[in-house]
Amino acid sequence: MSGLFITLEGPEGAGKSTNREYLAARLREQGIEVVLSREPGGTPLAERIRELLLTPSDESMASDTELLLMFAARAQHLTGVIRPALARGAVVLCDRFTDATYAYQGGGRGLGEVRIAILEDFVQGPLRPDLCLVFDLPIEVGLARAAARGRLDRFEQEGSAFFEAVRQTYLRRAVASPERYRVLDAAQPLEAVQRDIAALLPDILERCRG
Ligand code: T5A
Repeated sequence: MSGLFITLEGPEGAGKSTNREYLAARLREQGIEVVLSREPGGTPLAERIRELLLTPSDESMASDTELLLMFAARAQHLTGVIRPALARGAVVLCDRFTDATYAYQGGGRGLGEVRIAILEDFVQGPLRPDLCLVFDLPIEVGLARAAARGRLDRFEQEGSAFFEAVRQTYLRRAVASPERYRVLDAAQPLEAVQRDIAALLPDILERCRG
């Protein structure tokens, strides 16, 4: 077994956390070590950066500050969790990673992809997710799910144009690299989404043995 890096992406309330648990359980049944993590966050220091990023504040955060904080948290997460887990052959299931930066800071905030790509190379070197599961759904469905949980974080307070740009960026990236992305219809009932994930298991297990 070699390590495998799988990320779960999509707009707000798409069901990434819920389905990450499901996929982890299916992989553990096969005797595979699974490490669950999330971004921004994943280590104590990176979780403190997450607080800065998600907590609404009176001082509006500059888009460049937001971008750099995302990558600062990612550098810490890679060093503390992701690289060690991959080195010992675990499957890392990460709730969001750099595709979220392209979608939210690139698509949503309108920052240039070139600058994001430079930071991606600087922080990650050649490391990219082996597989990215994109949970796609109409933004109003996801936002309604997120709102049902209560108080909205700093990103969830954005308007529909922001989230539509986020969604379209994910879909564009998936079309551009079909070998690395799988798009799932996350608007379906949970059981149907999980059937679709189960259908991906043979491919994922093959990649683990890879
Ligand atoms: N961000 C992050 C950036 O801007 N740039 C970056 O580089 C990175 C890494 C993170 C925020 O940071 C931004 C993006 C985000 O705005 P977060 O709290 O982690 O903040 O936000 P999300 O990742 O969007 O987390 P959510 O919890 O909002 O969404 P999930 O994890 O996709 O959804 P989940 O599983 O919690 O489900 C939400 C609700 O829907 C229900 C669940 O039971 C739950 O109640 N649900 C379903 N209901 C019906 N049918 C289904 N199929 C369902 N699936 C789930």
